[in-house]
Amino acid sequence: MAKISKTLPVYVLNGPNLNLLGVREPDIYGRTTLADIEKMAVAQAKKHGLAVIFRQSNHEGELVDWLQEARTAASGVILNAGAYTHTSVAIHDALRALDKPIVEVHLSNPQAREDFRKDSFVSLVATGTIAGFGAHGYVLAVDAVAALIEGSK
Ligand code: CA2
Repeated sequence: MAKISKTLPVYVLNGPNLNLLGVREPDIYGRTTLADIEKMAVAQAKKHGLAVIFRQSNHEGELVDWLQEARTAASGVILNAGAYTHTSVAIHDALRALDKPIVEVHLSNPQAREDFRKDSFVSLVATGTIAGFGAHGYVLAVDAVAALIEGSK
């Protein structure tokens, strides 16, 4: 991996339906909203001297556009691709083109759920995956991406 500038922000990208966090299905996904998670990620990143760009989209192509943007504009990517995790070759290909640390994050543990959640097109190209720790997983993901950026120097 090439040297990575810490002056570039970490992109934290979120896929479909994650805008509903804290509003629906609290038994599976908890009561923390995506806005709460953004605050947690920004605060944790600040401890590492990193800035965060935090976004959510319900559209596969928009996520692909942001991953392409991250090739030059980000120091690393944290991605919860939501259901696209299990379906999107386009997101997989965009991640393959990204020579930066990639941390896959999931609120739930997809391995402990339905069979169709057990395959991940993201895991195949991610540096690592954090799953099953709820909103705190994003804090762990920030620590992981910071360590990877630091280690690339
Ligand atoms: O556990 C995760 O973070 C997931 O990425 C969440 C996705 C799911 O398809 C993945 O298998 C695992 C679903 C996100 C939907 O979020 C909602 C939040 C509240 C209410 C309804 C959906």
